[in-house]
Amino acid sequence: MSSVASKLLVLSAFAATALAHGTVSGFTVDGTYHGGFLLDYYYMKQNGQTPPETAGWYAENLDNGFISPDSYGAPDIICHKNAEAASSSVKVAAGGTIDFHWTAWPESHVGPVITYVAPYDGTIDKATLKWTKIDAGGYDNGEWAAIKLIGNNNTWTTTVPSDLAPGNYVFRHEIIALHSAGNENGAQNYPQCINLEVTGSGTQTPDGVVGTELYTPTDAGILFNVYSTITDYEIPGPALFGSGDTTPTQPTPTAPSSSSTPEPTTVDESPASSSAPYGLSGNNGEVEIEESSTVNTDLLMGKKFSKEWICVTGFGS
Ligand SMILES: [Cu+2]
Repeated sequence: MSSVASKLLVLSAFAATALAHGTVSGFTVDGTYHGGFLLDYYYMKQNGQTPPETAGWYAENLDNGFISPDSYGAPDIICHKNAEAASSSVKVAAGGTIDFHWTAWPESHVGPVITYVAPYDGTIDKATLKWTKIDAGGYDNGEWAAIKLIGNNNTWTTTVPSDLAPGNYVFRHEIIALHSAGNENGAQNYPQCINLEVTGSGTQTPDGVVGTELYTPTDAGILFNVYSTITDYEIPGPALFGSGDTTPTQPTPTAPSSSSTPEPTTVDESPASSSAPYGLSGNNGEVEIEESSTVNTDLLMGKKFSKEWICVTGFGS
């Protein structure tokens, strides 16, 4: 057997058993589930059918793939490959929660989970959307946010800041896989966008940054070796909403009088993790074929098309 043939056999064995990457196939707003954009909808469109309208953005990451750091300055980093804005949206109250449901996520793909918002008015031009980070999980209590997400049934919950001004927003939810990020251009960004209309009486409309300026390939949290001893991990991207760095802060009383009423805290934080630390393994200095995922579209309108995406990971020590 030729070495090419034997490699192909190995690859198909991996394809049969490997964990695929995911997309956000749906989301739950304050307890109500809403379907999102599905990759099948791409093929429906190709075949002249009309896919269901959802608040999830259209994108062509048909291989469940990612955006690389060398593309951070190009439009695909905004809402994934060839993304187009959804035409509908779902309402969420400021202070409410959104659960982003991922179809799958491999345990090897450790990294942060981040949610941004960008306000819009009328027609959406993704290039001009200005993003503000409202929620972020990095490496806490010995556990990566992506592992916490897996442990929560492939779901990440983001709380909408209670003081966010009402209006139309695009929510940009993203996992950044860092398993190869010790090498430059090794990080993998998986952004997903959903339109949500925020309701309430908040007054804060933060001025964020455009998607093509969110990250650079050498950011501390992008070029990062997860196989070293981690003492600190700096989540990439602009400052968190409400942290005082991007939004005007209200003057806070430093010495409240004895007669004043205590103010409720408005800081939005994810609940602390109580899970056991996640152990990393596989640091053997070799290049491994870690996994692959197959998009098989036999079922889709009889159009035979199969695309295999191989995730090759080089481990450094
Ligand atoms: Cu992968």
